[in-house]
Formats: sequence, structure tokens, C-alpha cells
Amino acid sequence: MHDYNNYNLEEYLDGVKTIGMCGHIRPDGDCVGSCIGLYGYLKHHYSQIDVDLYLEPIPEEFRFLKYTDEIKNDAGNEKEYDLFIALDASDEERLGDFLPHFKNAKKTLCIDHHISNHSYADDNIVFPNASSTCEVLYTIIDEEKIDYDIACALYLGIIHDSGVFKYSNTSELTMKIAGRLMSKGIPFTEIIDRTFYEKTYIQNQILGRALLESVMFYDGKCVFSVVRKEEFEFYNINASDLDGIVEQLRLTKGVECAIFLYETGELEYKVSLRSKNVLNVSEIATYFGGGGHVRAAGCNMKGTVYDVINNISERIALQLD
Ligand SMILES: [Mn+2]
Repeated sequence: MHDYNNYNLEEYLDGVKTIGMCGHIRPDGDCVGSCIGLYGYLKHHYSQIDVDLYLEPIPEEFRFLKYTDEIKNDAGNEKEYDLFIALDASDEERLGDFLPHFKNAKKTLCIDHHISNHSYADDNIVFPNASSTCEVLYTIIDEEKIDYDIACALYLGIIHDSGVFKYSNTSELTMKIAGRLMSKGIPFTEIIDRTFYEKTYIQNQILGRALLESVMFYDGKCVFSVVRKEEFEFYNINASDLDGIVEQLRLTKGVECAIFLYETGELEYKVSLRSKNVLNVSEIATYFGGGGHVRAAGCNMKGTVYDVINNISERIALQLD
């Protein structure tokens, strides 16, 4: 079933006594799923190895996963791990506070699926065609050793990064793996509803507002919306409450590219880009110092909203015209 790689995690664990691991800053479903999946796998089947998992605080809805209360939110003292594993992080900077542990380690391994990943670790298992890091992880571990808890974590990551199996990164293999994970008896309906679709009342309100104030441009081929600092304060929300807005914008009929910005500082924005069929948004995000996937990418940009949209539009025009 592992038709795209021959890697085996086992090979990297030879003689290893201590492992540190982490995902990227602002952990999402695939980041948490892959980290918890691998952590559980190592804890369960390699009990002779000391493993520390570092992550920034994770969204509440992922806390049902086993082992989430063992996550270390603080980098703590300097340590020298035999092996440090970075998951779902396209570059070193995305390791945030935990980068020193990565740099200090005797050996490093990166497991990822971002097309913009430039192989920054000693060993890199990076498959841009995989739906998710969880999918890549599944293919390098021993299928029989995946228990219920690990299956829940991997399934969660796959559904989040594939948009519940609808994004173009979803393959036959993705579905086969999901099927195998389902065979472990996981509550898949609940995982999808509770972690992917469910929104709080406030999240629905901010989504509604972002849609109401969205602006179409480029003959209706593009749409953008923005959430400003004042709105963060007014609704008492944080960035994770904005998940799903850009996807709803992308679904607008006739739109090829959706752009969603939220203000992170004075004239500073976090930019999310989504495309439907032709536009390579990873190329655009990378141009502005970010990264991501062909149909979903992001970057940070400075200037007025007008400047930001203008600059992005120029890059879009280069591809579409
Ligand atoms: Mn991912």
C-alpha cells in the first residue's frame, strides 16, 4: 500500500535513546495529529526511548486525543536530543520557540508534505503529493502497531489537511489509509463534526461578517476579505477563530482565488490564499516570503490592505493573463 516511498521510521531510531519532537507554530489539525500520532507510537512501542513532544497550546477541540496532556508548551532548558523530529513544518522558522532543540540535536529528521519544504533537516521524508503529514507518517510506520489512539490522531490530521477528503491533495492512497484507520474502530463522524465543522456562535458571527464585507475583483475571479484588530477585540477572538473563512470565500461561484487577511500589527497582515483550479498560490506566497501548497498557501505582508491586495493581484495576473 505504500506505493510512493520505501522509508521506514525504524531505520532512524537505531541507537537513539532520547527524542525531541515538535510541529509548527499555531498548530493545526495535521500538525497536532501527526505529532500526537508519532508520540503515541513511540511511547507505546519504543518505551526504551525517552520522548518529549513540544507544541504551542493546541486548539481545545483536539484535546480529546490521548497524550495531549503530555505536550510541553515551553521549550524549557537546553537539551541535546539524540534525534529531533520536526513534523508538518515547511521551514526551520516554523518551529518557533523549539528551534534551539532542533539545532542542538545530534541528528534531525523532518517529516512533511509541503511543496515549499527545502529539506532543512539531516534526513528529510517529504512528499508534496501526500494529503498530509499524517499520511506520510502512516506510510513509514508499522501498520499493525497503529492502535485506536494513534488512528484517531492520524485520521484527524488527514481530514483537516484534505478538507474532509475534498481538496486536490486527496488521492486513492489517502482514502485507503483513511479506510484502514477506520478499521481500528475510531469515531470518525464525531472526529469530523467536532474538530472540523463545529463552530462556536462567535466563530459563526465573525465568518458572517467576513463574508458580508468581502470584495470581488479581477472580473469576479478573485475575492478578498479582511478582519481587523478592532474586530478581534470587539468579538474577543483569536486567530484560530478565523479558520474556515478563506475556504468559504473560495467556494464563491466563479472565483479562482480567495484571499483572506487578518491584521497582526500596525500595517501588518497574515495572508491566506486559496485557489480552485489553475492558480499556483504556493508560488505567490513563496514570492512574499511565505509558503504552502499549490491550492492553499500563506504569508505575512506589510502595508495597507490596498497595497497588499494590489501586490498579490500583480502576482495573480502574471499567472492568469
Ligand atoms: Mn499539513
